Amino acid sequence: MNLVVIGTQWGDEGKGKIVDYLSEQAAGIIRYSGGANAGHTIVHGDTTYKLHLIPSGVIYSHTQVVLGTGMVIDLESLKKELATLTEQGIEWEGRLFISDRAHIVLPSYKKMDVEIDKQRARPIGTTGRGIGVTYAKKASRDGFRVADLLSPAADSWIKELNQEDQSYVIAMREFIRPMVIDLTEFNRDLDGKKVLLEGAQGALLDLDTGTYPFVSSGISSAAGAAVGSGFGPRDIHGVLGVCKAYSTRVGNGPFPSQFNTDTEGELEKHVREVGREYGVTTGRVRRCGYLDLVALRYTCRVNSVDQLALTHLDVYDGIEELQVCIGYEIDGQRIEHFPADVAALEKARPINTTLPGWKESVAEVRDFEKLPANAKRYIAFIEDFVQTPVSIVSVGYERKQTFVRS
Ligand code: 2SA
Ligand code: GDP
Ligand code: MG
Repeated sequence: MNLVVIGTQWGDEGKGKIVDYLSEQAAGIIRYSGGANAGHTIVHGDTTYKLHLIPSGVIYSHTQVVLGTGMVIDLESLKKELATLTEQGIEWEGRLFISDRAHIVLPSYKKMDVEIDKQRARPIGTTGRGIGVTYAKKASRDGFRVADLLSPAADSWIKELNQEDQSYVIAMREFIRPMVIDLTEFNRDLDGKKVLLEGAQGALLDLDTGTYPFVSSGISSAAGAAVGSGFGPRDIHGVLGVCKAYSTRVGNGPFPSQFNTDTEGELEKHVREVGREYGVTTGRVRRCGYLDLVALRYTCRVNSVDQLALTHLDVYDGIEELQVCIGYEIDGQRIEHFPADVAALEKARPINTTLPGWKESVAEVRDFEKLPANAKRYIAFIEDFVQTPVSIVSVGYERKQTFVRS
């Protein structure tokens, strides 16, 4: 049983937390997209793990985890992340693997990423981790893969690199060698076991179906798992979409339901502080807004999401009235679909509906039926609008603050 887990918004929905939770029952976790731009947070007791490249299933000691084919890997960042895990008492040796078909991020690509974004008339607000440049090199067939680094013929391309890139790949080669695998062969051993295919960023940051050009460059949609995890499309058995009770976006680009700081400043501050809405990789402040159901319905459809995990419900505790976006007004026209045209999305004025909030704290709730009536009503409204059931609810950042709806 291979389950894809994706973010259904602009990333940071709590994928790391949900993948960690589901990993208790999983044999393997394969990250299939993105690179060290991602920041996946897992809180377990007093320890906070911040993962960038490593699959969120690594915290449980029984799992095998893989950095998949669809990833772009900054090897130095990987080395640091592994050292941090070791310091945190996580034993990863012998159960952490790297696909030989994954691409490598070179130091010069990170510099180019920063420079290119600075020169754009409208910067994307990239994380500066070399993601776009590495995927562009891959698409133009000028990239370097893990397999190329380990090949006996590696010297021929390494000597064409600048001094810094050369020293970097040579220094990293022996470090990664024991972890490198052929993922298609590896997956045969996982056959019949429970495997999680972990996405990065979110569906609206996907290169093809996101808010282009304000997107990342990996395939963060569910379809990316069919290439980036080494499994083919027929071997994907379900898609779980992780969704926040509200919306956030970090970096530039359209965000129709973003809070208006002048009139909704207090709510914005509450959500940002209680939800800890700061970039895990860059520390940037995340933009916050109401839940956009038009966008969510779109991402559920294009990603074949069959169940949702609703996170951050606790952040809305004590708010008297909650709004959700159910349409857009663009040039005086009411629109109920998610437009491709970014200029149209930028002009879009959200059409919101108001739902009653709940006073009680949901933090200790572990049974769907025990949620406050208005929290259940909020969830029912989402399910009805997007025609997708909410099967997991998260009511805090701790591992134990999660439950499956029975
Ligand atoms: P890039 O660096 O080329 O992938 O940037 C392109 C856009 O994608 C956004 N992006 C992200 N959005 C949300 N979360 C991400 N991970 C970090 C986190 C972000 C951080 O978990 O907080 O720390 O700032 C992530 N990675 C990329 C990015 O903001 C650009 O809009
Ligand atoms: P990811 O990129 O999707 O894995 O998400 P991030 O780790 O970037 O951001 C999610 C943040 O919300 C992290 O600080 C998590 O610890 C936290 N978080 C996850 N689920 C919940 C939840 O249900 N409630 C609260 N309050 N925080 C949560
Ligand atoms: Mg994140």
